[in-house]
Amino acid sequence: MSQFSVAVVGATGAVGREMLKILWERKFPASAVFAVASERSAGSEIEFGDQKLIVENLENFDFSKVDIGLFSPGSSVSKIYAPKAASQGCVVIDNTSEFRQDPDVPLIIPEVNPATISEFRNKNIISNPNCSTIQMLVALKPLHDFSPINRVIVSTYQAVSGTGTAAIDELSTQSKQILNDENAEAKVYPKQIAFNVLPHIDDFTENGQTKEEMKMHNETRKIFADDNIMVSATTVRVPVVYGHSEAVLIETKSPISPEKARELLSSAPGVKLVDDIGNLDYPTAIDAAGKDEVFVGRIRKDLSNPNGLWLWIVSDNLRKGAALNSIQIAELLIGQDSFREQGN
Ligand code: NAP
Ligand code: 3JN
Repeated sequence: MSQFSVAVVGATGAVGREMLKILWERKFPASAVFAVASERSAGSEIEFGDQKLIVENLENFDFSKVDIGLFSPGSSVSKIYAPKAASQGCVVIDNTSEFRQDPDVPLIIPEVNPATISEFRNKNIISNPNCSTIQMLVALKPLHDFSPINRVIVSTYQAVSGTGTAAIDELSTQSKQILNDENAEAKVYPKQIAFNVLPHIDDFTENGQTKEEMKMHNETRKIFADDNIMVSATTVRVPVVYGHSEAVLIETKSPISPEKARELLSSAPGVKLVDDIGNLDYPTAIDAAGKDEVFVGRIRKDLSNPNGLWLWIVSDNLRKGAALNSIQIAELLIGQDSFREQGN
């Protein structure tokens, strides 16, 4: 079997560490793995399975020796270094929002639109969608195929790990401070996150939506290749460490009964149905943390609309929402003749 050289850019971050873990777990056919980050952590050691990698500085890293770059260093850094790596022959799978709306860059969820991988040579860059979009569309795809979805109304309940390692530390520190009757200091978020709920993820835009809400709207349209689908999101940060949850209301062209939805979802790729209210069984963030699947439960009719259906969708935001989805894209990529034939 062919082997490929892989660089993880942003390797010391919450997403990058998960990427290293998953590359190892899935035995990705890697001839070499490079850990790359900023000059702040260059020279430090990071674990890769039973090995230790020395972190290298992105500023002077040579991408001509790399086949696949798994990028998560933030959008302003990807903006500069992803095209640079791509011009050196490395195919970049970028986890940031920087290229997601570029018409020449495929935006891929392997269970949903795998065929768009054929466009990877346009720029040698592939985008990984936002975590909230990924888990929602993995669950909605089989329903959309059965009866097209016209409209989605979603409220998210997003874990702090979506903001990175500093936010995980902030939730832990504030929780201890409050339980010790001390003042909780907010640094990463504008308000206290411990024992609180913040209706605010990423910056606000001119239309009153946050960027995270606009990502769910725009990315759904691109991935479903449907510019008519309406997505209205409220994205909310909750004091959970791992696992995003979503309450999703869909309106379909013709009605889908809860029974039919359960039948479709029970055999859908990447989905695990957990919907047994008789036994108080429904998915939670704690159940999803560390797992690969998108969990779906609480499927029920919308009482306000005969074509409406409610779902509760939960997944590990750092795995399927980021690192795992990127590595599944890499697995699709290495299956492409046009990737292997051009010297990769
Ligand atoms: P994080 O824990 O704060 O880690 C940031 C990583 O980026 C660290 O490895 C950091 O390296 C590196 N970095 C920062 N500035 C850099 C620079 N100038 N040059 C090279 N490396 C640099 O954040 P995270 O949670 O891993 O998220 C990182 C990015 O991934 C986010 O900004 C976002 O764009 C993307 N992301 C996507 C999703 C998704 O929904 N698919 C989810 C979460 C995150 P040092 O250790 O050297 O500082
Ligand atoms: O907040 C979350 O739960 C997910 C965060 C994603 C994120 C965080 C900072 C910058 C992104 C993203 O992937 O959309 C970005 C970004 O690249 O814009």
